[in-house]
Amino acid sequence: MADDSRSPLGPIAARFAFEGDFIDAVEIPSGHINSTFRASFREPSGEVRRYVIQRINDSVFPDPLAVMRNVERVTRHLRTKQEAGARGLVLRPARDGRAWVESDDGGIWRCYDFIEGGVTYDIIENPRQAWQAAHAFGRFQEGLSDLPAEEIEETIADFHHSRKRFEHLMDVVRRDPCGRVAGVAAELDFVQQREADCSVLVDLLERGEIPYRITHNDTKLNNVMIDAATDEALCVIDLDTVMPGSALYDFGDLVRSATSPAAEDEKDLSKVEMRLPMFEALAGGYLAATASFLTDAEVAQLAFSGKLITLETGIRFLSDHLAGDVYFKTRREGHNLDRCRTQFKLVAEIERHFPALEAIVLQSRSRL
Ligand code: GN1
Ligand code: MG
Repeated sequence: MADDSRSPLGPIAARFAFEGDFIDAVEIPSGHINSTFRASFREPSGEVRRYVIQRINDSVFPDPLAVMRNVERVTRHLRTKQEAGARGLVLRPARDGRAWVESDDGGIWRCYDFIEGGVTYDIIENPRQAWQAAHAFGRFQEGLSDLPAEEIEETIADFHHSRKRFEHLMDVVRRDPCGRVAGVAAELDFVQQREADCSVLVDLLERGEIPYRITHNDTKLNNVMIDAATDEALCVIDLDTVMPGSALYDFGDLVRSATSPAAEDEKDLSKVEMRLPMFEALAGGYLAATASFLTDAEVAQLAFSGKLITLETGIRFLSDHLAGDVYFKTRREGHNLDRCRTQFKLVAEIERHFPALEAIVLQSRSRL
């Protein structure tokens, strides 16, 4: 069996149901929430196989087992629809038959097959990748459209409730637990001027004018694996926030994460911009997969959703900065504030180009 001595991950990895000797594990640092490792094993045949092993962040997800129940249901459901030869997320059960392993300190861990040949991008390289990513998330929504909503649990309450995100920010501002409010006057002013935007989609949902669907809710570009050789989307990952939501949350987060050429934590804000060809590719790929079921009321909000989710994510980074960096992983002082500023710069860029974005949505739809 595995030689566990070389990494603290060895003993955990050994409890999942696959053969092989543990070689090593390297941390994959790209997510802001869970701890993720790529672990290599030498199989009895001599071949090396790799797996992704993750510890679910239980201060972000209060019920990690509910997360795992959702992940099991979603992967099982999508597998029944998978075309021959297509890649999907394969969850490796533990030796005791459960979908997870609990470590001595109470952590919940899970294991997926590593998708060989696939890469993720923090910054998109070309419109082909944008089209593919948006198409993959659209297909993902379509694949879940017949999964009964009551089979999916809400893993984080009010996750994209942007009005509550706004109110939460105002609450942290009032409490100012770290004395940081004085340093963010410009950012707070920016948010306050856009308070009304925060209610638009939640009001439409509450009035029944747009439908609840089972959505991914964390569709940032690096949550889709892309074939390094062909740029084709291979598989959607990070299913922890799959919950009832709006399709617009998913499109909006793609716009947020895949239209600017700058990193999410770029300090030089002049690098943050809305690239219309990327937006056009996103709209084309997404509508190609979803036009058969999206309603007119949803399509009418696609451009706005990009602005809203970018604003909302900026609000979340700003709230976390003011609260003392307790939610998102940070690697430097002011990291969440830097992230907030790129989001707000992109919001301003989206506003500047808004008529063009709306025209692109209409053209993309009429082309189908
Ligand atoms: C987090 O886990 P990760 O890095 O894919 C966050 C998203 C944010 C994103 C911002 C559960 O996503 O909501 O949009 O960071 N996930 C959670 O980069 O809060
Ligand atoms: Mg992720």
